[in-house]
This record gives sequence, C-alpha cells and structure tokens, in this order.
Amino acid sequence: MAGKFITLEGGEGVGKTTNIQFIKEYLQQHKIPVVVTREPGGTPIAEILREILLARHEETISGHTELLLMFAARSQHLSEVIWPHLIDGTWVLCDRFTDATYAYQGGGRKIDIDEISCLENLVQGDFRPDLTLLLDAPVEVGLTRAEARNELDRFESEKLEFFQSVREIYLTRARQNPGRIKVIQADQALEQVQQQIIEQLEQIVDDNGQ
Ligand code: Z5A
Repeated sequence: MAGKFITLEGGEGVGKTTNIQFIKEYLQQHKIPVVVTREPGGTPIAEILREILLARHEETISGHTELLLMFAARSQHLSEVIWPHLIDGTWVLCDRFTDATYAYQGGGRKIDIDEISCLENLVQGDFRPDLTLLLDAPVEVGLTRAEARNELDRFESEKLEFFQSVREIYLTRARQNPGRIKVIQADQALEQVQQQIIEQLEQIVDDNGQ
C-alpha cells in the first residue's frame, strides 16, 4: 500500500472525534493527502449497518449478529474506501477499526477471541493498521464526557462493567502489539493529549520521508 492506515481507538468519550480532525490537519501541514472515515460506517451501505447496530431495538441483537454486522460493514468499507485510497497513496485516518471489535464484542460481549480472529483473517487477510492511537482514560471520565451530549445509543446504554472490560481488552492488546498500538493518556487537558499524539505522528511521518 502506498498510503498509511492510522486508526484511533478507545472507550466512550475519550476524544477520538475531537482529535481525528487535529491529526488530519497535522498530516495536511506535512503535505500528506489524507481522508477521514469511521467504523462502523464509512460507505452508504456500511452507514446503514451502523444505524442498525447503534439504534435501540425491541428485539435483542445477538452477540454473533452484532459481530457479523461489524465485519460486514468493515468488508464494504475496506473494498470501497480504505484499500482504494491507500493504493492511490492517500493516507486513511479511521475512527475505530478491528481493535474495537476485540474490545467491544470480545471484552464487552464475551465473544471468543478466536472467532473474532477468524473473521478478521477472512475479511482483512493480513492487512492491519500501520499505527493505532489508543486514547485511554478511566471509564468514568469518558462516560461523563459522553453523557453530557445527547440520548444514549445501544452501546452507550451498557453497564459500567461492560466498559471496564472494553478498556481492559484495549490495554491488553496494546501490551501485545507495542510496535503498532501506542497508548495516549487521554484524561489530561486537550493540549497535553495532542502533544502526545504529535510525538507518535512525528515518527510515522519521518519514516515516510515527509
Ligand atoms: N463498535 C463496536 O462495538 N465494535 C466495532 O468493531 C466498532 C465499533 C468499530 C460506535 O460509536 C460504537 O460502535 C461504539 C463501539 C461500537 N460504541 N460506543 N459507545 P462511535 O465510535 O461513533 O462513538 P463513541 O465511541 O461513543 O464516540 P464518542 O462518544 O463520540 O467519543 P469520542 O469520539 O472518543 O469523544 P469526543 O466526541 O471527541 O469527545 C467527547 C466529549 O469530550 C466532547 O464534548 C469533547 O469536547 C470532550 N473532550 C475531548 N477531549 C477532551 C479533553 N482532553 N479534556 C476535556 N474534554 C474533552
């Protein structure tokens, strides 16, 4: 791939949406072509799947249905948006990707990690992000920030233990993949969070000779 694939991860309200714009501007200042996208979503069909996944329904969505819909949306997103841009040399900045599936469906919903890994290999082959910034903060900090906004969606309505498991899996994955996943302390003032982000971006921009 000629472009780089950077993902942002973390629990509720840790600041992914806020910081993705900052990263985009940083890369553009270095003359790097970049697109911003998100998961689940990023294409018209994947956005329809997102609506199903986030809405609160009378019928319960089973864990496997949720998992398969996440990967269905991802498959569409990869073939329509992510891979074509990377092949063209455009960098892709994505708000959540497969680490979120390990954290939410694996940690939160307790789906077997091997099942997730199997679908990851089916849908992505050996494609993985070049860099993942994991914005980490105590669950209560993120939830307080998120709750200040609007009505809670299907995930945001989960219990505290769910989000604690999500955070644990994210941190475990960061320990297992130290070269790719960089932990950003997100419970600090925005300026300090962005300073940590710049330190990680400098590396990948330098490696790219930009
Ligand atoms: N999901 C899944 O289960 N499996 C998967 O494979 C994937 C996703 C890909 C998508 O939600 C849901 O899908 C998600 C997981 C699931 N469920 N949840 N929950 P999403 O990613 O679109 O939404 P989100 O995670 O809920 O994002 P968010 O709540 O919008 O959080 P955020 O983007 O990280 O935070 P933010 O909007 O940038 O910031 C929140 C507020 O905090 C805002 O008012 C900011 O101004 C403020 N903020 C940000 N940073 C700071 C600092 N440093 N100090 C003070 N205030 C701050």
